[in-house]
Amino acid sequence: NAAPNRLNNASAKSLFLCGQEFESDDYTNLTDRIIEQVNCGLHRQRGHPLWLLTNRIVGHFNANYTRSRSRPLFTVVDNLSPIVTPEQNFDSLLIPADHPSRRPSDVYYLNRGRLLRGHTSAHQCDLLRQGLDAFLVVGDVYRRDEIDRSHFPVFHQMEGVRIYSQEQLFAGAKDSADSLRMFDRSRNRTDEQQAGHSVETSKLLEHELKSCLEGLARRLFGSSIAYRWVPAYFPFTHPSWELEVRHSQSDGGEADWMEMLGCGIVEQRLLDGCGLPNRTGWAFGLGLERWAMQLFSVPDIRLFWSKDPAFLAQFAQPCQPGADLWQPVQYKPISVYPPCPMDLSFWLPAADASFHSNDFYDLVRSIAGDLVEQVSLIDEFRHPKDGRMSLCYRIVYRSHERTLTSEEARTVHDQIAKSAVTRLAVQIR
Ligand code: FA5
Ligand code: MG
Repeated sequence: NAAPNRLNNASAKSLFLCGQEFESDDYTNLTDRIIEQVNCGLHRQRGHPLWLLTNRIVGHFNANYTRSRSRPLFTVVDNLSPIVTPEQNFDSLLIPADHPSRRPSDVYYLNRGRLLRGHTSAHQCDLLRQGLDAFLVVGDVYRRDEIDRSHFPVFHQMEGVRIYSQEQLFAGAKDSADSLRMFDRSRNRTDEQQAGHSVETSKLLEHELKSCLEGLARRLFGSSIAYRWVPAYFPFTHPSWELEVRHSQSDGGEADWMEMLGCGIVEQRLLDGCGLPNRTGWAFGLGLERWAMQLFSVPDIRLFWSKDPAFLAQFAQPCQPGADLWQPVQYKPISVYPPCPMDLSFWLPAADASFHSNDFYDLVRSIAGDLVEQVSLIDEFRHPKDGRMSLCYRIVYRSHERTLTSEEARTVHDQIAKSAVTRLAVQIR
């Protein structure tokens, strides 16, 4: 269906997305800018750096994980609709009813019954129920999040899931395979393992998961890549980790660690719920933009949205049919334009609990679009007498296509101030 995505009008009762009409309600919080980007699917556009990265990752998995007669082990799914139910995005993943990630301040709802997936994990249970035992899901995901060089409200993830039967898990342990058991009901949950998993299961799954991801990182970034595992928490895996890699900023700043993915051992309760009580497995979700930034030395996540032929041309060569996907590509900045920082201070409405910083970020984003590079809270202050709260945000404007004049930035900044007053009921200081 070719009908464009749109909000019907300012007081929209319904919205059109991916050729379908959705009634709006008190949860509806999609902005026009996000609606324009729904189903963008940069990973499916041959020639785009995310296409190149996706194809390298899939190529690596297909070369290293096979079934009999060298058929790929992992099924690749890259065309699922980003419109999902709260059941898919949250409940099926054991995310508690009061979890902050469900709040309209954190995700984009079409209405109470539909939202834009906040992660590719939303498809885990459906695919497991369909009988897949090893799969990669690639897709665009949507989050109301902070604004900086490595966060964008629309980005792309790749999910990987692999589950094992007892025979498959211990297939490598030749002599002792028969005596090893996947489950040991006497074992309790600890920081290191789930209740009911045998010691061998916990150790093997962790090893398989980490070596899979370390292998991927080395194949993509080279064997000298510096990385570290950081313990993490997800409701749908235990134990869980994040992988960080050393990231040297292109502006000569200090080396930094960048979070590249989350992963862990799939909660047994989730597998039970999918009708798979005698399987165990692991899952990961990686941020494709983060990997592409590291791999191609792209300094800012907004560049992936650039339609500038000078940007895309830098990735064209290895994307040609028949070309070597792995030939090195290093992004060379087309040019660097100066940043233009401006501060905005305001008093919050008397009931300041109704103010969410993500509402402000969305407002900034919907007015300034890609001209906004970063928004940071630089000061907070409560009036000693009347108890009102005052916030000061620094907004950095910068274009990747031209030098912004300070008048231009000022005009945008003034619009933001004005609409913060009308839409968020704040009072400019
Ligand atoms: C998740 O989304 C989990 N679903 C990952 C997972 C899957 C865990 C399976 C366990 C098992 P997280 O919110 O940390 O986790 O996001 C995963 C990755 O997406 C991050 O490590 C980062 O690389 C990337 N990412 C997160 N937020 C953004 C953003 N706003 N912009 C760009 N990339 C982001
Ligand atoms: Mg994380």
